[in-house]
Amino acid sequence: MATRKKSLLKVIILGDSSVGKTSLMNQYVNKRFSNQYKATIGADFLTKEIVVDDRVVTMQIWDTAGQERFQSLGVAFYRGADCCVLVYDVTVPTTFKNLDSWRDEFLIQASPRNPEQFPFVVLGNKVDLETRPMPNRRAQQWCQSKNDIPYFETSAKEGVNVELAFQTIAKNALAQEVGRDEIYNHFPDQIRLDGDRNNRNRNSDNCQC
Ligand code: G3D
Ligand code: MG
Repeated sequence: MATRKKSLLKVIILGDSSVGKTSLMNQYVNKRFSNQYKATIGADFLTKEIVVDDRVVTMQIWDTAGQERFQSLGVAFYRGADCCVLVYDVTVPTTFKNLDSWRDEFLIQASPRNPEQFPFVVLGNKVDLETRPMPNRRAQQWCQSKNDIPYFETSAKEGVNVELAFQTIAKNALAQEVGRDEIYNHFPDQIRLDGDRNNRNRNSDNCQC
């Protein structure tokens, strides 16, 4: 009987400061929205085990520690990503304008093998703050023009579309991951227990904390 490779999907969340990246992750993983949760867990990640197309996969979601203010996230953050989530705040137009540069930054830093096909997902967050919620046509058009990026309008606060968005993220990440290297290569260096000195050194160099 053939053994099935276990899948680990690395998902990274990018976007301007305060658009709700940490809150979205917290809502998805912990089902909680808390103003106290500032946490910002560094160049670090939360994991969630999920089922996608009858396969059990572990999604590793990387959040930033606020370094996005300086656009200096370090190469370890981007390395080996299977999906990149771009978040903006529907009430702050500049955060939408900046998606272009976040996407460019990702493509430069992660340099995926096939940039045109790389899975992005765009989230327009904080829809609960809109008094007359209307789908953002400009965001929809921008996503269409970038090879049909899936687009969701979400509220981390009220849990709107968060589950659905992350299901799509997982599905598209899995499609990207199929045929890639062994799981070993997906783990970040800091949890490799092989005592590789170079890796350890590299880690401390990369640490942005
Ligand atoms: P970031 O990780 O992108 O920097 P945060 O953003 O998750 O830290 O959120 C920034 C602020 O926006 C927080 O408020 C948070 O509570 C709020 N926020 C995040 N998502 C939503 C949402 O969907 N709706 C609303 N109304 N607010 C949201 P504070 O006041 O703590 O700075
Ligand atoms: Mg944050």
